[in-house]
Amino acid sequence: MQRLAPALRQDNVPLDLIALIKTILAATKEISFRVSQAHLGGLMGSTLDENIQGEIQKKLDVVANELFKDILLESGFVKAISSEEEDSSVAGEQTGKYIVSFDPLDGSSNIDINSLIGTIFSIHEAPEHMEASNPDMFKQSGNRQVCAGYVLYGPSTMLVMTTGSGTHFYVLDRTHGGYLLVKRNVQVPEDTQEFAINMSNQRFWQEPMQNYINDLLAGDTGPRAKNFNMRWIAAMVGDIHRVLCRGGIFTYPADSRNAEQPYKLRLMYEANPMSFLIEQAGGLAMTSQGRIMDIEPSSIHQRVEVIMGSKNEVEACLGYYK
Ligand code: AFP
Repeated sequence: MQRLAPALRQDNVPLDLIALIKTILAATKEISFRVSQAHLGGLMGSTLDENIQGEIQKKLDVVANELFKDILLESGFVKAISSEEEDSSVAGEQTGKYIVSFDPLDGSSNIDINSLIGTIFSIHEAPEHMEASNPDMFKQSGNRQVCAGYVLYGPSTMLVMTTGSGTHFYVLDRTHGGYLLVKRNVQVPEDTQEFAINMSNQRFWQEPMQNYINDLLAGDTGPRAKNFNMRWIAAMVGDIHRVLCRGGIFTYPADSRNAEQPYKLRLMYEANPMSFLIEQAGGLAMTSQGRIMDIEPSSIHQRVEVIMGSKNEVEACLGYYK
C-alpha cells in the first residue's frame, strides 16, 4: 500500500500543499487518539459555552478545534483559518499561501454515544493582496478549492481526500503512524435504492421534497417502481462516507422550522468540501437551484441546501423542483 506523500506526488500536488496536508493530518491523528480516550480523559459531555451557530459546544469540539487551530497557525503555511467553532476567521502568516476552513468535529451529537464523528476540511489559495486578518479571503466558491477531505473516526480512522485528481481513500496505520492509500479513484454508483434525510422534519419541507420522498416511500408499487432503504447517521461525514462507498442520495433540504434560517448545513466547511469529494467520484452535489460549488459565498458561516450523491437519483430528485 502506498504512503500518502508519494500518492500525492503521483497526482502532481505541489510540495507546499503536500506539507500543509501533512500538517492537517498530524492534527487528525492527535484528535483520533483523543476521541478514542474521551471517556478515560474526562472529555465526554458539554461545555457551558455556545458557538457562533448558537449550539452548545461539546468538550471534544473545543479540544479538536484548539488542536487544529494551533497546529495550522504554527505551521507557517496558512494565511488564515476559519472554523465552525470560531466566530470569525483567525489570521495566520501574512506570507502563508493557503487558507483552510474546517469543522473540527462533525456530528457532535454522536460524541456522547460513541458513534461516528469526523473532521472536515477545505483548502483554498490565499489571495495575495489581502491582509491575513481580512475574512473576505474566504469568499471563494467551492470551484476554487485546491484540496478537500474528511477524516472519519470510525472503527478505522479513514481519510477521504481529493486534490482534483479523483477521490481517494486512506486508512491510518497505527503501526507506522501514517495514512496508507487503500482505494484510488472511488466511484459513486450512478443509481441507488438508498436515501438519507432527517424524516422527523418532513412536515416542514417544501412541496417538491415532500413529493419526492413520498414517491420513494411508496416503493415498488409507487411511481418509482422500486423499494428504497433509509439511513441517517446524524453526522454528514458518516452519511457521505456511505454514499461514496455504495451510492445513495443524501439531502438536507430547506425547511420552515426557522423562517430566518431555512438551511442547516454550512457551505464552507460541510457542503463545499463534500461536494468536491462527491463530484470527483462521479456524483452530483446540488441545491434545488444549481451546483453547490458555483455558489459565491457571502459569509463564513453561510448555510445551504444540500442534495448530493448518486447522479441519477440526484437528477430524479431535482426533477420534482422543475
Ligand atoms: P453538528 O456537528 O453541529 O452536531 O451537526 C452535524 C450536522 O451538521 C451534519 O453533520 C448532520 O448531517 C446534521 O447536522 C444532522 O442534523 P440533525 O440534527 O437534523 O440530525
